[in-house]
Amino acid sequence: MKKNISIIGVPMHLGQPRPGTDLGPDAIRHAGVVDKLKRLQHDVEDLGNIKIDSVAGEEQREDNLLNLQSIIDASTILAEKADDVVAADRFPLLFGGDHSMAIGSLAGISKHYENLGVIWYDAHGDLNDSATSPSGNIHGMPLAASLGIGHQKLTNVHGEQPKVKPENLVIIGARDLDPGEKELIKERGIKVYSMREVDEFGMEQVIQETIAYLKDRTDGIHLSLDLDGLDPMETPGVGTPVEGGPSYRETRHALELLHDADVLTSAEFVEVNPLLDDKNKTGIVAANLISALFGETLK
Ligand code: NNH
Ligand code: MN
Ligand code: MN
Ligand code: MN
Repeated sequence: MKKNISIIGVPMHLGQPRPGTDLGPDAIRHAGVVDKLKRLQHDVEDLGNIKIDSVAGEEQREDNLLNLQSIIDASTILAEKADDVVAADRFPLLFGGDHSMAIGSLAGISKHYENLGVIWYDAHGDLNDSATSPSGNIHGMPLAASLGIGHQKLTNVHGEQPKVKPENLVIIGARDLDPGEKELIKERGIKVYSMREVDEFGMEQVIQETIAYLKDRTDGIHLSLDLDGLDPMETPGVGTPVEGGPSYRETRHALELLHDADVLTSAEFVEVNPLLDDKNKTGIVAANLISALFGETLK
């Protein structure tokens, strides 16, 4: 199926303390992703990078939240942009940028769906709020914020309603959940395929079950793929690597299956940090995964 794809670069770095994720979107572009998508016959427009500003002098924490106001400002701009892309009947494809950007992308995209499904491919749950966060880094909170949990400024971006319902969410690849996140998962009945389950069932079954689970209950599905979801042996350019993750091949297969099922309506690839990378390995993996998601087969 040919898609009309609009790329939005999100050079977000404010959600965590390590410099370099602001260079992530261009690292993915330099891996040739736009040409690859065009060769697959899609209609592709690259809207460039949104501008991320720091509120003057903001380095301080507000309620254990690093760069809160700057992130709200950037998220609001991103939400508008993503909203406009969906309104124009195009497929939003976002390049990050740290994962706090998902607050804005989900806020904008979810405007158009009654029941937006979300596949969160990540070593982490990103389900913290200021009370449960061990770091105060907002990139560990976007999923909670999208469920309506956390600081009001974070939950109210682009509308006060929760952006995602807990039953419309599937987390895949988790292997570093914080205690408060585990409690929330239990309390809300969130579906999680941790690495334990990925190892036990295999990626093929995990993805087929995820598709079957989300297909009936949702009217659109967003993929949020954190590159630290993969094993850091192949994707070293991430700020919080966790060993014991799925390989590039397993992840690629997951995205091929998602392509074949043709269920996704938006996607983002986040946490690429070229300053921590080795010869843009992580940017190249991101570009290859994106190609797989849009129909490239290796043969
Ligand atoms: N759970 C930790 C925190 O909240 C780490 C989050 N880091 C991520 N999430 N990269 O994907 O600070
Ligand atoms: Mn709008
Ligand atoms: Mn994440
Ligand atoms: Mn992560």
